[in-house]
Amino acid sequence: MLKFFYNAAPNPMKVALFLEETGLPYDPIPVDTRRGEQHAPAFTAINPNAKLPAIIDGDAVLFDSNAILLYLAEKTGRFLPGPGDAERGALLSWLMFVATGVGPFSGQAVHFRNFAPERVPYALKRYDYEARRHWRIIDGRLGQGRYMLGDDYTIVDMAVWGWGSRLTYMLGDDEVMTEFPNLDRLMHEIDDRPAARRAKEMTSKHAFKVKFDDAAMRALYPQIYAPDPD
Ligand SMILES: N[C@@H](CCC(=O)N[C@@H](CS)C(=O)NCC(=O)O)C(=O)O
Repeated sequence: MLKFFYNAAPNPMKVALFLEETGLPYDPIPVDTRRGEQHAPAFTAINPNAKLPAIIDGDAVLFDSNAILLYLAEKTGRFLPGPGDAERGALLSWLMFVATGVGPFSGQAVHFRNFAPERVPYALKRYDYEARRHWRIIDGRLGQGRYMLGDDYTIVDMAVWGWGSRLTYMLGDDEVMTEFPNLDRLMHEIDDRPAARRAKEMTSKHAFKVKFDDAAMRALYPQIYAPDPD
């Protein structure tokens, strides 16, 4: 059975949503990043980048959420336009835009606001600006159609949901969704899907460490928060 290495963060949640949408049987394997389990050699043999999600599907070993979405969509033939379809090109562009722009800039915005050991005004300003600029492009696209590719719900919408459903926290702004009304509409629509509810229920069954204490900071950012001398 497909093994799904996950926690409840945005990138694994996209894959959890896909698995629940398709009903593919899978074995969920929690990896607690606040306890440093992502650095265990058994896990870095699967994902050398020491992050979630990852999957093992028979002989196929994959990491990076958007690569996994594309692999699973191609494998099942679900939630993507058919081969040779012009829309397939659009899907690739938007999926890569989420992977290389939306995700990283949103991630850096939250990092410099909440987790950096010092306040760096330039970094705060740059990443907040860039994250919002990327989300404006997504919102503009969603102003043209119900989903990222028009009438059809695809893996791009799932990829957007990972970060988009948590934007208030990511950008530290309770009113942020008023800036992105089309995104807000889609996030509510996906949140209400039974598969999204099941994905959240699945991740809530495991008791991940909640506390962001010093040990958690060291587990997540070992290069910044030096280990205890003893
Ligand atoms: N590009 C990767 C990013 C994965 C990533 O950053 N995952 C986060 C959770 S959303 C993680 O595992 N963080 C733990 C860590 O950095 O130690 C993807 O899309 O899967």
